[in-house]
Amino acid sequence: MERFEIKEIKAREVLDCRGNPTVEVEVLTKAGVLGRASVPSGRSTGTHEAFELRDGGKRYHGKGVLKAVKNVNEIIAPALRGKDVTKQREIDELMIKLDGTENKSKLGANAIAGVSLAVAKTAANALRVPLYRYIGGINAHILPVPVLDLIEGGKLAATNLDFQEHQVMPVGARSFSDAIRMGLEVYHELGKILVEKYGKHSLNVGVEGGYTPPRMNDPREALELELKAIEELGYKNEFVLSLDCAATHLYNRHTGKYTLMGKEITREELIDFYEDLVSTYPIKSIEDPLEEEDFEGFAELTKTLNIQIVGDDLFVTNIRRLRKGIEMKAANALLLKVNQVGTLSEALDAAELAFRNGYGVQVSERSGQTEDTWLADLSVAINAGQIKTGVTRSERTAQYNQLFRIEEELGSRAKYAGKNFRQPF
Ligand code: 2PG
Ligand code: MG
Repeated sequence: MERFEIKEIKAREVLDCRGNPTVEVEVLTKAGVLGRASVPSGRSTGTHEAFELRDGGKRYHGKGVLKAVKNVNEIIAPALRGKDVTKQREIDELMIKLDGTENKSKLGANAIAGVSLAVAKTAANALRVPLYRYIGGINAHILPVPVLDLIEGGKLAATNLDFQEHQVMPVGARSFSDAIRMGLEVYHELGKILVEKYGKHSLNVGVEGGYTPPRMNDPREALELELKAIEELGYKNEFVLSLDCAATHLYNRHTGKYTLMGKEITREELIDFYEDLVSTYPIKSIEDPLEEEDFEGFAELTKTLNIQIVGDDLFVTNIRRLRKGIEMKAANALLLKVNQVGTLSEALDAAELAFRNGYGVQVSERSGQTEDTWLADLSVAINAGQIKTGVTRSERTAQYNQLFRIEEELGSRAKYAGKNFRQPF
């Protein structure tokens, strides 16, 4: 049918929120239906992620993506011409074959992910259904708990905090829009508290829109002040706290030690530190508490802490690594990033594998996000129950704004995941 047949695929270089180039792809059908998608990019990346193809050289300090663009226009586009946009899996498999490498290093995972997502958006447009419903069908109805990164550290901000994200989760809200309202009220309340304590520079934001208080170097301080803001607004029972420690980036492979608050500590000392944190604060989720190869350590923490443990650099949305994690009982939730693996089909497979094994799924942005809102749709499509996409800045609020629209469209069918964010059913 002409409506679904691919006539043309075109890629171009656009900018992500950090001002670095990234790939945008347009797919056009013979009947004139267009779908467009752009690909986000990470900074605190896992070693086992699919390969992001960058040009190197002087242009954009080596970060150009003209090679990836060329691979779309000259290799992928001719191979997909005439294919049916609704055959997502067939198209994704064809691109995987065309690339032929284990980690998509020939064509670039950024080239492939751009096409994969644009194909899905074109199919949704051709069928005249919203993307979340195209991917998720009639059962897509769970609105995710937003995991709001209020204070930033690590590789995402110029602060002295080692952990990357000090987050709050409005699990007690009645609806998604209520959760965002409460979350942003806490954000602005926290801003006032930080100014009093650390001065006006603390209102500078990191890459995800969270605050970056100068001189703060103890994660407990960040958690205390978040709690203070929550309590001042009378929301004590409505919020829990969470962290992305991104511990791979605190780990020294040569010494086998982690650096925390200027001190070298052992893995056991770090585990003890987490046990203290979880018994002191209402922390209900920790992402990447240990470095990306320590499956045993993840298993130990999952058992002892009895909260959500999320694998990001650990799993890199890769079904093989997730399977290993499931076998070892390492972590109990998957961080889902489409560009970490490179195709929508593979990301959906990873989510499915996670759910079927009692793991939660947190749909996630990248630090180099774009204004494209497929991420918001994906979180509802798979009834993930949780989404992590920063707090302010337009590429983040664009996702929340899209979720408002979806919530409105679902009306009384919409269900907010709330306290059941890890297992919304
Ligand atoms: C993470 C993400 C951002 P990046 O570690 O979870 O939240 O960082 O996209 O840089 O990998
Ligand atoms: Mg992470």
